[in-house]
Amino acid sequence: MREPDDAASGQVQSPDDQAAAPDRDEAGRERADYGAYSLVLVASRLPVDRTESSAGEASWRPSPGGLVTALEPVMRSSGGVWIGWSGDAGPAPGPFKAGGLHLVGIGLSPEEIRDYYEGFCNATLWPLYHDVIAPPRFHRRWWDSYVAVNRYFAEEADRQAGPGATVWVHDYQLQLVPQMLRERRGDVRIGYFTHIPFPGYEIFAQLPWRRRIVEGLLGADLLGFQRRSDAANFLRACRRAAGLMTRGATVRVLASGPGEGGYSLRVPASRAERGDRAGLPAGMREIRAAAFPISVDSAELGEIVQRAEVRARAKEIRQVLGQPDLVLLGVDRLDYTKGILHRLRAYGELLSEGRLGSRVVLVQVASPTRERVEAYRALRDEVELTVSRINGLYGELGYPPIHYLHQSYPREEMAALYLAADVMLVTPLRDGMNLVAKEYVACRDDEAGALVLSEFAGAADELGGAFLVNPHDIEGLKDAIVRAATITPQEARRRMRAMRRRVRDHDVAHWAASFRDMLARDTSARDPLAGDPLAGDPLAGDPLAGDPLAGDPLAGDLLAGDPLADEVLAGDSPARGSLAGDPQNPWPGGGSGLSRGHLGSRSPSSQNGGERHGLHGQAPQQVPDGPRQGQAGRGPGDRRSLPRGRGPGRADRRRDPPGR
Ligand code: GDG
Repeated sequence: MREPDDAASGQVQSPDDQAAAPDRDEAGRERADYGAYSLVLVASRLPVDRTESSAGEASWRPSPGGLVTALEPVMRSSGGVWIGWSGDAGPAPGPFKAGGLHLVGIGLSPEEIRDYYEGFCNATLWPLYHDVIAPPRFHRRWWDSYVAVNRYFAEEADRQAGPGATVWVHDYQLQLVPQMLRERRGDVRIGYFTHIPFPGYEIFAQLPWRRRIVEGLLGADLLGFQRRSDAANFLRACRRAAGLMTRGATVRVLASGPGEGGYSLRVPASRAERGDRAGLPAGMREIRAAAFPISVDSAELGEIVQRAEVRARAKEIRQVLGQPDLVLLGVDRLDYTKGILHRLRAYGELLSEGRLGSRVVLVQVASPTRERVEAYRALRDEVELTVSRINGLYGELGYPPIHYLHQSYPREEMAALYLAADVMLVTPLRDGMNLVAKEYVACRDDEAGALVLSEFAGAADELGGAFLVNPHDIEGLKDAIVRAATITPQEARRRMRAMRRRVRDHDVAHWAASFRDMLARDTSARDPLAGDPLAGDPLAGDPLAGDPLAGDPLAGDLLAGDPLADEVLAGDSPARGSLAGDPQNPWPGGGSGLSRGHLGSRSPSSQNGGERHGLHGQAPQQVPDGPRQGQAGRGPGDRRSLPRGRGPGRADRRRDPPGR
């Protein structure tokens, strides 16, 4: 057995565990062939990016982005190993330790970065899964690369996983990994979580490899999605693309054992094979799909905003901005899914109509991302043109109505910005969850501030205190911004309090624990929850879930019958012996002039500080040992803080896109 480089902080098998395990497994594999970790996380990217100094010295810096923000605290507290790509072309860095995390790097060639990462992940799946906001491109060469790279990840997961380990695969870049791993390992529990939406079938059906994707995912035991509607969309894809029957939130497939070509999937051919509610016949696997809305580390953010220097910095930001009456804030990766242009358009019109008064400022942080993908370059041009137009039309000397920052900042600076903003604008056209919305809420311990939130973001299901908007409806968006900017402090408090309660009680630790608890559940015995589409859904039984404000206006109801459930699409008839429809299946288909009370008078209520943490005046540092607690996002590419005077200073851009 390979030893991890530092067994102390990883959750490795104890000698007792090892003694108890048989020398060979049912596949005839020797124990020594297994890895050492009982928890293996597989994500497209490592939580750190490799950088090289001019002297050619390599070091690691934290990589921002929603997935890393959410998973880093989870891995830090639970141990285990994180497998991912380092973000650079080159050979695999192999196992190493950074910031207390055990990491194993996957190497990608320049061609694989072009075809797998920039191609199939960013130019096929990303736009397709975000409701084709940009046209997805389908290239067979990209698909081939996707298959090959997914195999590298599956092989590495196999190498690292100890007997009976839990393997947690993340996101759309790795949808084939669950089945590829299952074919090698019958002993591991495999969970998969998708951070982005799972599209409706009419959109998913465009993908030439739709069946392969569904089959790939079904290698997992539990499939987690952000919203119930995403889980429902996936179950529908199982029925339509793969001819499978779903029962509530579950799907059953036959898993042929080793010696028959691995653990490949087969659709049950008869009622006896399939089993009934009472039990799962031998050789059959049951897969569950459910919603697990991801969240943020509320306690950590709460601690950051308690620091005296962060609160002072929030005040200073308002001063730097010229003490406006109203500060609006947007924080996004510069991605076309985030609705930045719609937001700018609404803001420009509000300025022209004078509905926000004359002392209003929008701060838009647009973190660099995927800069080599054409659609992102075009978006950047359009955003920057729009910002210049608005500033040119409505600005004055010393007063730009938009402060546009195409840079990345440390977490402390982000927290200070959240504290300084009266209205947070989160207006994606489609977003799995959107952690920025939750971060804003988690930071507002003064119970002030208002959130304008797109109903197309997963966060809309939970944050009932937000002003929900359809970002395509520019008039509606404008009205919501004006309403958010003019509520009384009492109403702001009432709304913020409800949202803070939600984010505090359902933080990222809660998200990870509910997913892992559900994954650990043995489904081979009769499962009393089978057939319950909400089983495993943390929203079930939640008082907010019944709140009309918290409802998902777009959610497909898992309980709603799907008249097309049994249908296998014409021209999509499955090959014999692989996933095939069964018209005899008896299971029910479908489980299938401004009066702003609190403006101008806001100031951080508490100045009591935790530990001192230099926010500014420090030189950017390299992070030779990866991220430290509370410092995700800091690195040589980060600005230490907003500029002291008006206007941004030197933009210190990332050479490579952040996490996503
Ligand atoms: C995907 C899904 C889902 C951004 N700029 C800076 C910075 N950030 C941090 C934010 C936030 C994260 O990046 C962005 O998270 P989002 O959730 O908004 O978006 P995606 O990156 O698209 O993430 C998304 C998420 O996965 C998790 O499942 O919510 O729907 O698309 O944490 O604060 N952080 C720092 N400096 C920056 O300049 N430090």
